[in-house]
Amino acid sequence: MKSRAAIALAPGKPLELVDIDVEGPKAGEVLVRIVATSVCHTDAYTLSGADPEGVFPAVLGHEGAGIVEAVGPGVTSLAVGDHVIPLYTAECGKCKFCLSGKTNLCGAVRATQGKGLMPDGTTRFSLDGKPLYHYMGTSTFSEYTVLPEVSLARVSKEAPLDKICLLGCGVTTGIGAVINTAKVTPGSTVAVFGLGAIGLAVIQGAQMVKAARIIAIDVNPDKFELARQFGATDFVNPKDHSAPIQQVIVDMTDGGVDYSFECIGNVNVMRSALECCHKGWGESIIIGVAGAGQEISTRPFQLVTGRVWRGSAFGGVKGRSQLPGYVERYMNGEIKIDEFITHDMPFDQINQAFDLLHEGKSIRTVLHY
Ligand code: NAD
Ligand code: AHE
Ligand code: ZN
Repeated sequence: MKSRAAIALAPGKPLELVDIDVEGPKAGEVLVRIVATSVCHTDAYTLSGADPEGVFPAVLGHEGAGIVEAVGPGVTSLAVGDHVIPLYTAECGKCKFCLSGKTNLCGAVRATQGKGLMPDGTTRFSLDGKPLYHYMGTSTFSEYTVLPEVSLARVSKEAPLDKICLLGCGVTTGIGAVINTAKVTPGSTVAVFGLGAIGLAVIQGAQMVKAARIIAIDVNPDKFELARQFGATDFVNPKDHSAPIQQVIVDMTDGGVDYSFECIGNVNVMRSALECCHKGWGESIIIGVAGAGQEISTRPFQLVTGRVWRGSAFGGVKGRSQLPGYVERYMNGEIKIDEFITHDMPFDQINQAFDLLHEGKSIRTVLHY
């Protein structure tokens, strides 16, 4: 079938809007009509060419929601008409990772996913007879996309797809990192570096678990008002200080914070985020994604004296079993999503959505097919 899509032909180039060919689902696969998708910084990161797993030409996009259009042989858990959120972190429920009880990472499809391929090693997308690669197992920048069954969470049909698409990455990642990865305790002091959708969702999560003090840090002061609305109590622009930002935070907090979150993808800020943690117990969570060849560093003494470095993927959330609950909590008013959506546009304006993100003018732009 034909499908409207925005394809990444080469690193650093705007997406091309074209009608691509999409093959039907094979065994264990599902064809989904994406109703709405947003643009996450990770899409921009891969498009920039900095992603070691970035392959071109590809159909990017991983923050979407849609409706099952067809199922391949052997698919038992989903049916035509089901409402779904694509998962870049699958949940097969059977692999070593899924059975460990220690992680939300899943081994079922990750190897082929990282090569831009379906689990059988082929692609369902093509243009003029030439194959196009998949992306993160989701490829939501095509109206019709094919995913493994294990990469789809079935959610309530009552929920608006053009809002809950943000649970496919940004909102879930931030809230989950607070609850599942850091396990922030009530009364804690929290520092959040970077106030895009991820950082704001961390702030929302910190408020949900009753953190006492939430310090919002960004070089773009336009982000502070929304951070305040999500629950931040203190605001710091590193550009206003000559001292290293970790020293500024340590001085503000009687020796450092209980938890910090890096939501930018900058390895220097990752170091600051660790070093602003309190001696003896402070924990820093890396959420931001850094480019190929980048490495983190600190004095080992920082760890010897009790600070902890962790990372978080999709907020530690197991998509198929836990994402439907996030949708319910949104519907009950316990989780805010609408407030992240600064722009709504037709899908064909997708390159404008990337521009707004780069210019720091949007949090999330929802694109409608
Ligand atoms: P974004 O571009 O919307 O937000 C980043 C924010 O960081 C911006 O507000 C920007 O002004 C700020 N910033 C940039 N440099 C800074 C600095 N030196 N000091 C302070 N603030 C600075 O991006 P986003 O969509 O919120 O994504 C944030 C990061 O999280 C990206 O690296 C993305 O790839 C990553 N991410 C990771 C996961 C995961 O599961 N680990 C999930 C989603 C996104
Ligand atoms: N291909 C990238 C991986 C980047 C990365 O860390 N991705 C995050 C999700 S970002 C969503 O916006 C993640 O969940 N990673 C775990 C995984 O299995 O990919 C690179 O840098 O190599
Ligand atoms: Zn993302």
